[in-house]
Amino acid sequence: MADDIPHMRAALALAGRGLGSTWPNPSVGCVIVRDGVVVGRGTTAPFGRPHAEPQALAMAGDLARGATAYVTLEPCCFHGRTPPCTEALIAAGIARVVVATCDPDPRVNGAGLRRLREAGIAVEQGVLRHEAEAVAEGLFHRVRQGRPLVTLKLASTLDGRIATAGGESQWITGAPARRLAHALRGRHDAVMVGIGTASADDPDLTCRIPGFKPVPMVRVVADSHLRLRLLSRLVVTARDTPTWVLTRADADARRAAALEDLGVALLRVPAGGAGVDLAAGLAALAGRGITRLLVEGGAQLAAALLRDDLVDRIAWFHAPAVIGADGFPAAQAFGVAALDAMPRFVRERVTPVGEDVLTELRRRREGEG
Ligand code: AOF
Ligand code: ZN
Repeated sequence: MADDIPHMRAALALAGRGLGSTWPNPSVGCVIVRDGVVVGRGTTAPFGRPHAEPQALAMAGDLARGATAYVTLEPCCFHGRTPPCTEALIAAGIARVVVATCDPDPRVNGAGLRRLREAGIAVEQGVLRHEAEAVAEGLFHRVRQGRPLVTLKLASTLDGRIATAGGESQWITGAPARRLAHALRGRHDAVMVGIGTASADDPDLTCRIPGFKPVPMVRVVADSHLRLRLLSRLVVTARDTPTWVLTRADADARRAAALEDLGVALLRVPAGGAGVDLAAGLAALAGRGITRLLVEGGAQLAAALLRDDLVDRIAWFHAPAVIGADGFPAAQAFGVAALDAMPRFVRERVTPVGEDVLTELRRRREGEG
């Protein structure tokens, strides 16, 4: 119908607001329209429940009868942590449901749409599917690939340097870029760094923009030998803001116990390369429900993820400056011997940010030019 696209766009905007705050669930948006008037709106709540639909239905009240519901993801049809949304839509007397994309969760996966049709509701699917898949990308990764969507964020000079030889790195990019990078954290479930960065910068890795991320940021450190200092910010704040450490199964038991006593969660995975097996590490994060992971370096971790072909998206801030080969590279060597072995990405967006430029890229799909 003529208004399907604008209403679905509104539902997608609602869904976009919840990114980073609904894991292990996707962020879903729902708009209920009766006679051309929006009578209900909902977004998946922080921590993933309630779902979007019951909130929109509650707002619509009796006006839901005979109305159309626009939902960015196929409504769920099983009793999980919340009752099925299909039943709520049916009980409210919704006449038509427009869905952007299917829920790949094996407990749904088309069964939600079938249930609605069986109940006599007109169902349409695929409206703004592409946009909805982008919003639900973290869920698709977690369910289909058993790992989160991985975005690598880097900030460097034009020649890809992130620090001087002496280690000076604050600040290469300007304040607007740093603010935007902070907002990027807010749209992710977890932020990960390598132990080199955790030791050098003693970062907080939080998102302190008020109201932007209502659920705590999960901070992840790849630290195969448990070198993370017990007095680091990540450890001393672990009881309020989760800190998870990806480490090897044979990590020192005393260090492990000391970190665990301070509230740090250890995820033990096999060794891999110079550190941990990152594919197994990402699978462990997905197993705990993480759908969207932002990796903020350093150079060793960036190289290892690129080498293992585990980077789905890149957000790269470039400052209009050059350090030269004295400087520290954004990615360490990872064995690219020929150009056709080099990971290539596709540019999605280029945005000037103050004096800097943000380039957003995604992994090149199989067979893509
Ligand atoms: C919806 N609307 O807003 C969201 C959905 O364990 P539960 O009860 O939270 O249900 C998890 C399922 O709900 C899983 O299939 C997930 O993809 C989906 N998320 N579904 O109808 C929503 N967030
Ligand atoms: Zn639901």
